[in-house]
Amino acid sequence: MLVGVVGAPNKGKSTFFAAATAAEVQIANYPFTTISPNKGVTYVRAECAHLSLGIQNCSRCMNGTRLVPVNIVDVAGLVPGAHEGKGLGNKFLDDLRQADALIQVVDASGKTDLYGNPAADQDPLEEVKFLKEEFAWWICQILERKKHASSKEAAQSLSGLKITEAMLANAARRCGLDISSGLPAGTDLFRLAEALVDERMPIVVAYNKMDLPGAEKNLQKAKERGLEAFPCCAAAEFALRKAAMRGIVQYTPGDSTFSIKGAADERQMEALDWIFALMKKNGGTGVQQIIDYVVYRKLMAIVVYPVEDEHKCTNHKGEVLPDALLVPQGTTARQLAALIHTELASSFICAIDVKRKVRIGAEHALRNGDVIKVVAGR
Ligand SMILES: Nc1nc2c(ncn2[C@@H]2O[C@H](COP(=O)(O)OP(=O)(O)OP(=O)(O)O)[C@@H](O)[C@H]2O)c(=O)[nH]1
Ligand SMILES: [Mg+2]
Repeated sequence: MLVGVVGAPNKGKSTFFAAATAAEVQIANYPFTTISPNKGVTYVRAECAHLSLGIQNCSRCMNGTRLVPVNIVDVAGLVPGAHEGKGLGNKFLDDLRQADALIQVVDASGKTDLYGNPAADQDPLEEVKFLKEEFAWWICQILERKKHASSKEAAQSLSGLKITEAMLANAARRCGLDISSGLPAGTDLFRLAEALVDERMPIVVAYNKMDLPGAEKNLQKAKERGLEAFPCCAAAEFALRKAAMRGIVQYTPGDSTFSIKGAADERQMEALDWIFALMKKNGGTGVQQIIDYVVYRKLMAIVVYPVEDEHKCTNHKGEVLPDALLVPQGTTARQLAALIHTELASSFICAIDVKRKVRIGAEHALRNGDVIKVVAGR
């Protein structure tokens, strides 16, 4: 599973990425700080399975909260006209080919324009509109070369973007277009491409820089327009995770607040004070909430725990609940076996649902929080 962090320049994409991964990346108050993509691993929160199993010695969770890994990539800023080569162009969108969902970071305060330069009152809704359009142009450029192709061939030309024939057919249906004898041209092709963006992947908007004046007003406006937008302060999350790593605060990503546990100097206390007030107002910094929302609600993922010993819930090293895996809803026991090891799938006999203490078959669909032992032949 891969989540892409996208948006216009200077909106806080790399700050969001750094907060989510604790990676050291370049962050600066000017456009196009990021040129090559930053790739990393972030986490979603899950209630650790040890709680419902009544096991005491789980070593992998934080007070019952399990952090389950997800890949994340932060790319260069995109500007209007990128498909015509403006800014850094849109070649770097190739880095998003494998993404399953996108988080678009916008400057909620409206103090940077679509090109990342200082602005008085930029409406983030314009950013949301142009980003989707640039993605649609990207798809259009590929489809234009396939004007007379069958829908199967057209879909094949988009397979590198993980776009299927079914997605193309759905998009055409939603636009009321008949593509059985070829693709449309002009505005109809663009409409089709826009619909394909919707089919292909969810885009959730992070209204970042909520600490700045004007942000609240813009967020309210977005909600009134029915946009799926979430308040966020990547800078606060970044500072908090750093403070947690240094032992100054007790904070699990996604908590609605934090507590002070170590010595902090005056400057640090001041920073923690404003973060505390901001979190109180918004119920957290928003970063983790957005990632969880994308993975669980938009990508409909579930968490499963493979184990080798169904009695102790351990692997062969004796580690309790060693792995927590994110898989799509509907994943079967055999598909889980294949994720662990291809040989496990081919020699699959049955699996054991450890929580319910029952055997399950290859085609049994797993549930969120399942602890599974795969039984395989030699
Ligand atoms: N006030 C405030 N500033 C923020 C926040 N998040 C990021 N910033 C600032 O916004 C500026 C741009 O941050 P980056 O993370 O480099 O932005 P980017 O979108 O990756 O920029 P490019 O790589 O140039 O496209 C920096 O000065 C950050 O410190 C936030 O939540 N609040
Ligand atoms: Mg950046």
